[in-house]
Amino acid sequence: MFKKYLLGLASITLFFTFISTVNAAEPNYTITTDATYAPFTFQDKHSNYVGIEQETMKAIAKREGFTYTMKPMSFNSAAQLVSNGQADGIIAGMSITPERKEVYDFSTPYYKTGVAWIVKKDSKIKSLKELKGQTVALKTGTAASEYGKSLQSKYGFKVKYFNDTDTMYNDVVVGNSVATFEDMPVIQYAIKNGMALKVMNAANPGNAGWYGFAVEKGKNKALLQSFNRGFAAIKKDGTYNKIVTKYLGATQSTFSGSKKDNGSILGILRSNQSALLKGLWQTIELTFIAILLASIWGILLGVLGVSEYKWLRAVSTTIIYVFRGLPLMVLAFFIYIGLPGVTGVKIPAFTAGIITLILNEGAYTAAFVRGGFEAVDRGQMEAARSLGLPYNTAMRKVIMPQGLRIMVPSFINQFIITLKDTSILSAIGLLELTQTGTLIVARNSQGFRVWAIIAIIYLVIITLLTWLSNWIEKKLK
Ligand code: ASN
Repeated sequence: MFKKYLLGLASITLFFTFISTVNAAEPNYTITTDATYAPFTFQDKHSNYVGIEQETMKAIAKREGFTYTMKPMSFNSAAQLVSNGQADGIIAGMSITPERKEVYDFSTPYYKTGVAWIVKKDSKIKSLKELKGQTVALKTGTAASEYGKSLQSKYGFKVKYFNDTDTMYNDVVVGNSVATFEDMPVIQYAIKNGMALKVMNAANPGNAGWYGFAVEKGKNKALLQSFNRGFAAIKKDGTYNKIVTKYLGATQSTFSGSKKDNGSILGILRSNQSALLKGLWQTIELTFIAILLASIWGILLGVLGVSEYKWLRAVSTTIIYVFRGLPLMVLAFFIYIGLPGVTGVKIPAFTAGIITLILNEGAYTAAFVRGGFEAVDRGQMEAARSLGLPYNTAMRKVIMPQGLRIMVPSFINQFIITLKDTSILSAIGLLELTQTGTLIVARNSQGFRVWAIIAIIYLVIITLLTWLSNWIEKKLK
């Protein structure tokens, strides 16, 4: 029964993995972006990517006859994916700086920018000097954060890092940080849309410069040329100006429907229904595939861990030690961003996420599987052996059935942890529930309500998962 069940699940998993790999292998460009960066890139109410950059890209691709898949993630990850060849290009309000020119080739500049320093709307702070000893919020890996950091020793403030602009703004709005640094066009747009912050150096932005589309240095020349050619054309025929005017001339809520959201949780649910469902599905897919494969891997490792051969036990212990010791996010970054830089083989984010979960959750599973077998009374093995059963048969027929029963609660526990751990994979740009929440908050600034909704969805699926696990437990008995 158990074997048949496992086989069935294994084929479902292979099918899903196959589908995700096929999807990922489409012959078009992969472009990364930062979808918390209105008016340049953000999501509309149908969870499509919109904004000046998105429409510009679309217009250029149409003219130039190429297709692309847009991958939203934190700016920092988005930039790294391009610099190590995992993605082909980045369009993410990216400032053209001399340091970046060492790593990327930039397109024709398309939008003027500069760094603003920003405080809460009703703040009494008047000069940078008053930031002494206070905390300033910065966004990891951005030009604005570099600028902020360059002022740190002179003005003596502490810094704190965030992965997306909206969370960073909110830290200042709620008073955890007293100031932040962000690009002038981005903060001005946010203020226009009701963000309770003010810019202190509007007339005098720091490090004035331009945004550019970027590819890895020396690579993807054709894509860069297409971008430049297409951009020149849409600038000439007025399309680009129309796009800019369209976004600057309207409030963000015109595109994102956030006005409607303001009223209630139900309003937010209604206007973000499709995004939430997509995120939920991705979380469920990740969870089930990971649970299945990590359980198989974990049982295998656990069995090795009680093998009669010392070296097999050593292999199992080492693997458990390494992968239980690594934080999940570090492992995810290593597999998704680190490895491809060395091997040159691109790994789709979904596959990287699944591998991460298998290695991490599998190590925990192996540890309790090994413990479960070890917990079976020693006398059982001795009795079985003295009755003449070989080690393997004694293990299979006597120890394992009893051990597996001991492990059932640990399995259920691990399934729930796996489900929760999928949220960490938002860091590599997987659009699961947590990342979906971040993008929704970025467009409607309803942090409390959106995160309450996401939390409730997690609780509901955890409850369902627990029921399902209990049901399977009964069937297996
Ligand atoms: N403006 C940022 C930079 O150039 C990018 C971003 O935050 N999306 O570093």
